[in-house]
Amino acid sequence: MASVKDFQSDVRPNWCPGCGNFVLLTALPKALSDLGKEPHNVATVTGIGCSGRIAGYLKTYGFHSIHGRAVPIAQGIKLANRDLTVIAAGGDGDGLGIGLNHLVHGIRRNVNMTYIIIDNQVYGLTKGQTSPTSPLGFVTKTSPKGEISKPIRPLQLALTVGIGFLAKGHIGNMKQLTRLIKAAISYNGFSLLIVFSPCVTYNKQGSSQQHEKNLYDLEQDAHYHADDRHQAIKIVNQYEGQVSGVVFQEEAKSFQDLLPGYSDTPLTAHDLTLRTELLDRLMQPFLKS
Ligand SMILES: Cc1ncc(C[n+]2csc(CCOP(=O)(O)OP(=O)(O)O)c2C)c(N)n1
Ligand code: SF4
Repeated sequence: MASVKDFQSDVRPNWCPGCGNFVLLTALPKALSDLGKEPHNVATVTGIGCSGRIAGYLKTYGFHSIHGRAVPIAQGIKLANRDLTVIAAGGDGDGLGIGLNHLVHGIRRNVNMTYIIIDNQVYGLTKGQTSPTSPLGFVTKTSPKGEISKPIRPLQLALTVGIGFLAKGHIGNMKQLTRLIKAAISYNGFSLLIVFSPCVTYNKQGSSQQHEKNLYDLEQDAHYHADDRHQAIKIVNQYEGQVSGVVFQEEAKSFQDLLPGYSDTPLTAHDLTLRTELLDRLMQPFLKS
């Protein structure tokens, strides 16, 4: 069975000391190892950002793609090779700014994959501009007098768009984070995990300890039923998104379950060589005068 180390590459991360991304770099391999996955059966796709670099630090198939586009690329990989466990990851700027439309359509399409958004409330890689989740009043180089636009609320957004699996983790609780990653990967459909991970260099205002103190742990609430979307929306609103645990989970058919012909021969089993005759045949209808 593959160990945690088997999932970590030899490349040394260039993240700042104390960055929460290091926690994910341990929790994700631990979750994969616990689930009995093998590195050659996992593909990690990331966008651009400090968090996006994780694809290079994991020893799985990896694609450090382009800003905001991890989800559609991951969907394509999963549909082409159903044997892979496919994980997309990236920052709040990546997934809730430039890539927001892909998140919404990813939820709607419900391909069996996991998307991890590492929310540090700031653009880390480009040196500390406000991001879509920066709180009101947040002071950065691009908002010297404090942010005046309202932050995106990813949990509320995902719940109202119709997400099938939604969880919220925090880098301060690695055990829970590992459990949540395992639950997200095991879900049959599009699973979204938001991980709060304040940037120790550019986000001094949303400190980890302060966030952890205010967190409402859904796992400790015996009356919380994660299969009740209305209750999920209510509690997320009540605690302004500062919750941890599985927020919502429902059993539903995934895109693959509903795709006609998908259960037949997998795409990877076909001869996909593009031959001249095939290209000519495909082009024929467009060449008729
Ligand atoms: C199309 C495009 N626009 C802008 C950039 C510049 N850029 C790179 S990373 C980034 C934001 C990173 O923030 P986030 O996604 O929150 O990740 P973090 O670095 O905080 O982990 C931006 C704007 C880019 N690479 N490509
Ligand atoms: S700038 Fe922030 S997010 Fe990027 S590596 Fe440093 S601490 Fe992490």
